[in-house]
Amino acid sequence: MEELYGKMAEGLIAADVEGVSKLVQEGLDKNLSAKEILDNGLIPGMDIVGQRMKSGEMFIPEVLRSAKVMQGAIVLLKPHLSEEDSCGLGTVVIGTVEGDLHDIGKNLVSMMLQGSGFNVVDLGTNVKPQDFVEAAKSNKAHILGMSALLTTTMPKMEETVRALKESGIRDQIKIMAGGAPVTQKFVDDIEADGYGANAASASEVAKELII
Ligand code: B1M
Repeated sequence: MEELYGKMAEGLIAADVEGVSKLVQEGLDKNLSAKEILDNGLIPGMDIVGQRMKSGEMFIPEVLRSAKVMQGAIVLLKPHLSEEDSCGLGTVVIGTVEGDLHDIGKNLVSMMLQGSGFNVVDLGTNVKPQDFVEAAKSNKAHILGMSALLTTTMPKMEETVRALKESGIRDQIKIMAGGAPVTQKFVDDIEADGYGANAASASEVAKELII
């Protein structure tokens, strides 16, 4: 099986949509579980993509193509992921804050979280603090994730933390924030719980937050 998993990872890095779909189907036909395929083939591939992005060996358009292949593979695997596998780690409500329309990084983070076993409720972009609160409540979220790419929209993160406090659910949820202008210091200052510098570290931080 190692060879099949290796090919899946290579196909993901090369953004080979058809190749990866075929390999995932081959794995399912060989009775591999969706979780095994994710854990041993696709996620290690996505980890390499994340590392190459960090070191400047891969650029955003290539990363997005790989992310799209990952998303396609997840669609194929979704019917085979048991309730326990896909939601095992908990629910994350995620969105880009009010006034901000950047969603490429947030979508990558969503996919990585999904790939890691979280149930992800993606609210999209331009999400008002109150809408984050309502979605966190109605989905009984374990983690609330906010993304911001503009220095002008970062204050919306603090407003959202305040809205969560005012709603009385702050103590029941972990708050994560990220995006190019966001720093660990900013996250500490607004009294959020976790900072993700990139999609790969975001899923690591999310796992740490719920342990
Ligand atoms: Co805009 N934009 N943009 N933009 N844009 C930036 C952010 C900017 C830095 C460009 C620049 O001037 N150098 C600048 C912001 C300056 C600032 O505030 N300091 C800027 C500006 C000014 C603007 C407009 C105001 C331009 C204008 O209209 N005059 C406007 C604002 C619109 C709005 O939002 N209201 C605008 C518009 C746009 C487009 C629509 C054209 C497009 C967005 C398309 C889309 O997202 N669908 C766009 C783009 C593409 C960019 C740049 C070029 C690329 C952003 C991106 O996708 N990066 C950006 C310059 C740059 O960053 N180099 C820029 C790739 C992505 C994978 O990285 O989003 O950082 P990133 O996500 C990473 C991490 O940050 C982290 O993980 C991700 C994956 O590794 N992460 C999280 C993100 N969210 C996280 C959440 C987490 C954890 C980690 O936990 C929950």
